[in-house]
Amino acid sequence: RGRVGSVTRVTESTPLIASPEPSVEGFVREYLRELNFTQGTVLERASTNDKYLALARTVRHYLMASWMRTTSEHLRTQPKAVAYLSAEYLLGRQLDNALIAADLTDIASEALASLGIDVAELREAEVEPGLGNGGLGRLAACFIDSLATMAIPAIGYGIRYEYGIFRQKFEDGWQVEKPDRWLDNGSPWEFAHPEHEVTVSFGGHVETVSEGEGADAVETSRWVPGWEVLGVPYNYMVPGYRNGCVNTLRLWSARATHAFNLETFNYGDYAEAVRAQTFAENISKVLYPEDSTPQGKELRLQQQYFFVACSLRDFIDQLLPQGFDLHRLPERVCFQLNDTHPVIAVPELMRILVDEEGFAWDEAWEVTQGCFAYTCHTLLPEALEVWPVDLLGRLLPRHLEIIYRINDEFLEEVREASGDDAVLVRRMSIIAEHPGRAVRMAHLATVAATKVNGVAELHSQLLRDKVLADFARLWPEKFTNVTNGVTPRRFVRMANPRLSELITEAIGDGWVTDLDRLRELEPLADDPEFRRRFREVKSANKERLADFLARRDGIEVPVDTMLDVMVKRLHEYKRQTLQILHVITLYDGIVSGRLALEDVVPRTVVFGAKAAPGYAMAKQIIGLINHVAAVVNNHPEVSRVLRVAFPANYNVTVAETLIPAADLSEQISLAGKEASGTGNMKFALNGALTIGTDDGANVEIRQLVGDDHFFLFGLTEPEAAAVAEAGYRPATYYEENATLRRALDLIARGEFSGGDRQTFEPIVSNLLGEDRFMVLADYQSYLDAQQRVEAAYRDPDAWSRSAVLNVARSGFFSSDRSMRDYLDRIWHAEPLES
Ligand code: 6GP
Repeated sequence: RGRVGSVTRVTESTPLIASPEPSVEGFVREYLRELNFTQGTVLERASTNDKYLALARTVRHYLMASWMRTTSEHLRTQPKAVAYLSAEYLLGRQLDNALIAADLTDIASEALASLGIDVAELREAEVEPGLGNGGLGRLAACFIDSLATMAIPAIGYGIRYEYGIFRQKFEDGWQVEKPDRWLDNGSPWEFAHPEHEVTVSFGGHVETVSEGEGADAVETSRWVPGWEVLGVPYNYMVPGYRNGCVNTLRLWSARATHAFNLETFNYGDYAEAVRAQTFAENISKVLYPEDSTPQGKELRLQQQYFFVACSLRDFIDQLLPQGFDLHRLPERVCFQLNDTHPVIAVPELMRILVDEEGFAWDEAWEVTQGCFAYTCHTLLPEALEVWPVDLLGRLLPRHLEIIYRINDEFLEEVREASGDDAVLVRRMSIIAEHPGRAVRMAHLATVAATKVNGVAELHSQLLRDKVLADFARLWPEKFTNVTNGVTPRRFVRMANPRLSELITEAIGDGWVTDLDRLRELEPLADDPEFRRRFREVKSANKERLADFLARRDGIEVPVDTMLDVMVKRLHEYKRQTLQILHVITLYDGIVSGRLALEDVVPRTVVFGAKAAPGYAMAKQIIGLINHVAAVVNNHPEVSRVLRVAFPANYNVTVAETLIPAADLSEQISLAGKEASGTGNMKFALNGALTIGTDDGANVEIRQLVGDDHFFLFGLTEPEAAAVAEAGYRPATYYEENATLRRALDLIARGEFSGGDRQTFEPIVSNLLGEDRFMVLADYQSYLDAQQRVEAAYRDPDAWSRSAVLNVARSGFFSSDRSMRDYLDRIWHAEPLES
């Protein structure tokens, strides 16, 4: 039954080949062996890609023994493990991270230099695996890094998309999407294991079978699937930072079953039969590019079920000893559900236990409830996934039946607890009735999970008070918070080598794995010499950025201006519009003569953002930013103090160059809409000051760094809720604020669209008519905050003091701390002893 191969029992005497000892000569030898024997080429003829692939494989050698040892230790000691289920992992480039984890950066540079090769050039040959949309996917990547660095037994499960997040281009300033062919040049970081393929079933129908006779007869359900696909695992190393632990990320790729009904086809139509086989392989073809606004496509549900079915099967068959008593599963694993995307794992585990393992329903439910925990990453109602029952029933008929039964028993509990409150029952039901019958995945997750968490204090509170309030009243102890974090390895140590050196020189290198130690920098904020060196680091990082953007995009970025950065997905709630309105207001002030050039602090505004391809308003906003940029940058006066840069295809690689150079971090969502944000943490850790609303993790950043070192503006969440309640009328702000009116009129009159009034009409009428995210309400407050920013920036000593304090006080935002919180509050797993 589905068991493909079996695990070789590992004992302490299992033979393992040791990794090579790190030395320059040894590295040269390993490298040439890879280039000649694996890549099959000689140095003189090797392309950059050949050289990159050989380097990646060489670095692998140095981590390989640790990987094998970690894997065997898990199998041998059978500790409680964390299985992170996530449809997205936004990994970023692997080479540098692996070099740093293995402490090989210097050896590799020296070794390759002796062969006349520049490692920096090879780094740029790596195409980053963009297997995620934004915050949620990048968070998963940070978490697995921290788990490995803390030596926690953990495995990441996900999908190996053949095409990751689309590549963004601009044509006349408008976004165009191109496929991300990240696998084209070879993928040296993955290990395919077709021998461990898993069969996943879909469709068909459910049969009721009677077992036993007469009064003893019991009816049981049996799923008779209609079609199958295979899941082939690809393993990726997840190296801990210099601790000998290398965990695994296992991504699944769909493959057609070998016997895809070839017989049913007329052999004369052999070609058609083969074509039909490949249909199944579409499942892992492409990442859906909607961030926070799922489209409810059937293929997406197929992806979700595909990867969780593979992952559960894999965990049970490959990671547990044969014959393991599944009643004890909660002792061995916590399946962490990264938002609702993997929630179909709940009925899948029930199906395995009841239909395949012969558990009684209640027993199975107890085990299931002990194994899952759920993280919610949103507050937007439209981001809460629902699947029409028709679709779900067609694709997974047995799972739908199981969901119905879970719901029946759950609603019974609600009725009992509420004295038959019918309205409450309808609100809480896992099945929505309107507009059509659909499964509410967040409800299913909440009912099944041991713990439900939000991703920042405010977010968790709003989940309890609003989004999931009925559930929080029923089960208050189920709800908890774990504030997000980011890995200091990638986002400080690797992305900002200059700052890392400065910090290490001051306080030693312990901060890389114990970020609270950054506190020791606090006194240095008052040391003029330290601040001077800190400013030197910033400006060197600006030079690096300018060089990068010149080469990559042909964009010219001045290096001696305030670098004001807003990078994140394009979404109305994040309010890129607010920032472009500020740019327009500055432009208007200068061209109208109301603002003298010498009164403006020179600044370069950088945007980076992808819009979901079907999100028309988001694409409009991208068009507007690019059109404003063209006018501003070409204006002889304005461009002396104001530039706008919008490099296309913002991704992890761009972030790594941009964030260390930033002075000002824009975190300006409408309060109550951004669950947490994680870019905000990366900026603070790299010494940018934040201009932001009281939203998501901004709240905690401000509390930690202090009011004096954070530019707060805008409505609070309760205020915004009150405004909405009272009936928000954006036009009032337009009528009453002349500066705002001029800015909007400029757009409306076609100032940025060659006189054409139609081009950006949808944006203007949306802002004046609905303005769901209260851009106009917060405009003046934002402008005032920007004035405070200018005043502060005019005093470089005070500014860099604040910047140093931002670094010193942001240690809390390490994803290592997030992992500790998950371990204490949710997972209760322990590090593996080495
Ligand atoms: C994002 C949230 O929007 C962001 O605020 C948060 O920092 C990030 O998750 C990590 O927790 N949510 C998503 O990307 C998403 O798709 C359903 O939510």
